[in-house]
Amino acid sequence: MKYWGEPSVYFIMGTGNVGERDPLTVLEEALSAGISFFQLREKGMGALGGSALKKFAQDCQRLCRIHDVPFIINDNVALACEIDADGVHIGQEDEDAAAVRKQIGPGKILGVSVHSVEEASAAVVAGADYVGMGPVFPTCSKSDAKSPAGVAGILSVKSIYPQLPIVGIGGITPDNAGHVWAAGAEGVAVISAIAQAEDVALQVGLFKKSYKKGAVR
Ligand code: TZP
Ligand code: MG
Repeated sequence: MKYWGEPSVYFIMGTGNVGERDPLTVLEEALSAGISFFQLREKGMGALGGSALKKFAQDCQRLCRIHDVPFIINDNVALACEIDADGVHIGQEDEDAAAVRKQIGPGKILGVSVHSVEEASAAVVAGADYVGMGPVFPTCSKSDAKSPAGVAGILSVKSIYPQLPIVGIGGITPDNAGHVWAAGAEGVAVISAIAQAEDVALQVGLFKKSYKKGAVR
């Protein structure tokens, strides 16, 4: 499994993000079209819990394994450890990143959401493998999202930590992804533009193409 070999389309999804569609079908289509990461982010009204969440997570994990794509779980460190997920993604309000690194061990992927150089520094010290920065653009997919910050944060963190992989997140579409690539991000993290796409495979393809169009590195 290689993580950052090429510009990454990092798909994030929970059962609440796909409308009437079957989430596993959406995931299968996105994997077949070439996403580089998948994060299970199960939130909001009607979110699965307990054994139903565990089963859904394992179904997602099985699909990711077939496609050799890292399977990351948002927030739920205990579930990630229980089912041996490839990694965990946490925010600033979640468990302390160094404590999470300790729980998951050195071989797993740890992603941390950050909004400043200071938070990025702390994430690096805690052992983060990558940081997520956003929202870059306005988003409806996170109820407590901060105000859109554009790519300024990505630029400043990149200038200090050029080797640290950054994924931009928030309102990213194939049309605006070029700004995120041009700021130096290794990946675009996307919920709605893929989860709600009429043609998931086509949309993933457009995201991949957006790199070649938008990257001015
Ligand atoms: N964190 C910052 S913005 C966001 C998260 C989880 C939501 C991104 O979703 P979308 O639909 O790609 O804007
Ligand atoms: Mg969180």
